[in-house]
Parts: sequence; structure tokens; C-alpha cells
Amino acid sequence: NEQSPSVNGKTDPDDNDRVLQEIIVEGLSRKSRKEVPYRFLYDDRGSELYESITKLEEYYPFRAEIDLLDQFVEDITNHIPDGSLVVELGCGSALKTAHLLNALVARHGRCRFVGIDVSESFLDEARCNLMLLVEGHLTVDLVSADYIEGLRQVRAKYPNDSLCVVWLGSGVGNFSQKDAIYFFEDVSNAVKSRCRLFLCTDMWKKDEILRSAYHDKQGVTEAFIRNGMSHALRILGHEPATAEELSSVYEVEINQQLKQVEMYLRFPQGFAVPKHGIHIRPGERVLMEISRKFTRESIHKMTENAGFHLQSAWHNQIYGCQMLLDEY
Ligand code: AVI
Repeated sequence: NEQSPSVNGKTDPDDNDRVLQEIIVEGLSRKSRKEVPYRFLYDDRGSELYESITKLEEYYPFRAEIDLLDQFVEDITNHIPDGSLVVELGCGSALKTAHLLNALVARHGRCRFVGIDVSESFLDEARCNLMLLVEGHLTVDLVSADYIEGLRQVRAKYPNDSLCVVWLGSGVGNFSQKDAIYFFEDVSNAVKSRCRLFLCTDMWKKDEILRSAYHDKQGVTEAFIRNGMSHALRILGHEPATAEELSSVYEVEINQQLKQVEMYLRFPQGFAVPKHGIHIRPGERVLMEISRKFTRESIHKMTENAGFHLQSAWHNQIYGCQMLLDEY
């Protein structure tokens, strides 16, 4: 599951709302390149819509990752030494992970797993799924926190363990280039050392495939993006104006230079949220999400500052998983 917009789960709800409003206002009151951070896509409705996206015929990344894990799981487990603590970022309901953990238990006779997710209900599901689906000696620990805070807690609890941090789902694709570089530095600082990183990413590919994956015929992705805007407007107290009522046009652009899919809402008539100083001009568009696609070189560039280097990689035509090692 995605990082939540909640700040750290401990703040007063009013303070939390204020922080969220400030984040949205900052993005929407810029003179140009207005945006709403992608995390606002995931309210309850957004999470349901994302689940529907993963079942769409055009949306290949979800299935491609399962195929890749299926195909290479034996070799992947070769790179996770016996005794490692497997820590998953955004474990969700852990269905994909169960496959990897089964292979690890089969290989080493045991496995220790920590799932990190902001959603407590996902963590409950994860515990049930892992009990049902993994046969053999698996110990499960679950941490409800955002990724970096979760990793800090894991490191504090298991100071001497060698970690294998698993990040499935190509979530890093939704980070900007800069944010991704900072993120891996934060990961490295949180785990301190003795860490492997098993990172799954979508690879750069032909325009047509990307375009149809993010602009599906049934309009599910479009609804997902619109819902993100409605969610942001709701947080600003700008109701009942939903993104639908504001008559917006969904646009997908493939940015060749940055190797990313960009998802926008254009507002032919514009709109204003006066109490927050927001004015969207007629015809102006708002960036709602990017989905970056990678090459081996760009993965290296993104993680090298944090001290990770590529140990092994598995690719099929469209998707990639890589095992990276920090320097120790
Ligand atoms: C979660 N994330 C990796 C998805 C992606 O492909 O970037 C989110 C998504 N946005 C539109 N469709 C799927």
C-alpha cells in the first residue's frame, strides 16, 4: 500500500488536516506547473479504484511483476542469505510476498519477515494471508508506520540483523527523480548498514503500451485520477465541487526526456478556491501523478548516492527486479 498522507499518525487531527491543506495549497497556487501530490490519490475510493486498475487488461505492470517473481523466485532466493530478516515496504495484504517467503522457507527451512504498512487493516490481512499461504517456519512481525519511520523502528528492534528490504509494486516510479534519490539515502540512513534491497521497477518501453496502460478504455484510471482531485478539494473544504462537477479532461503524456508517464487533469473553464488563494486559469492543467519507467542505468543512478550497487537483476520484456547491496 502507498505512503499515507497522514503525517506520522501521532499528530492532532486538526494539525494533520492543516498540514495536508498546506501541501495541497502549495501545489495548486504555483504560477505554473501546478500539481497535487500523488499520495492524495489513495483515499478509500482511490484504493478501490487502484485495485480495479490492477485487473485491467491494459495495465500490464501488476501481472508482469507476478510473472517475473514466478519465473525467477528460485534464483532470487539464492541472493537472500539464510538468517536475513526480510523487511517489506508497503506490504499491503502480502499476497505477492507470500510466494517469495514460501520459496525462502523451502530453501532455508525458516524465514523471518517484517511487513511495514501505514494501513493497520492491511497488516491484519497480511498476517492472515501469511499464516494461510506460507508453509513451514515463518515468523512474522508487523509495523504500522510510513516506510522510513518503519525502517528506523525495525533497525532499533533488530540492531545486528542483516536486512533484505523488499519493495515490490514499482512504487518508486511515482517518486520524482530527486525524491527517489533522497528516499534511498533515507533508507540507507535508517537501516545504517548490512542491507540488501530487492527493488521491483517497471522498465521504459514503447509509447503505445504505456499510453493504453494509463488511459484504459473503461476509464478506470481516469476515475482514479479524478477521485484524487476530489479528495484534495474535500480536504480544502471546497465542497460540493468535485473534479467531475468542475468538468475536467484527463490527459496522459509520455515524457521521453524524463522517461515517465505524466497524468494530468485539464480544466477548460478553470476554477478558484478563493479562501486558499487558488486560481486555476481556463484551460490550465494540473499534474496529478507521474509514473517513471526505468533502465538499468537509471536504477543505478537513483541508488548509487545511497551506497547501493547492483548485485543481480532479473528482467522479462517489460518488467525488472534487481537486488542491490549497500557497501559493507
Ligand atoms: C502504484 N503505482 C506503481 C501505479 C503506477 O503504475 O504508477 C499507480 C497507477 N497510477 C495509474 N495507474 C496505476
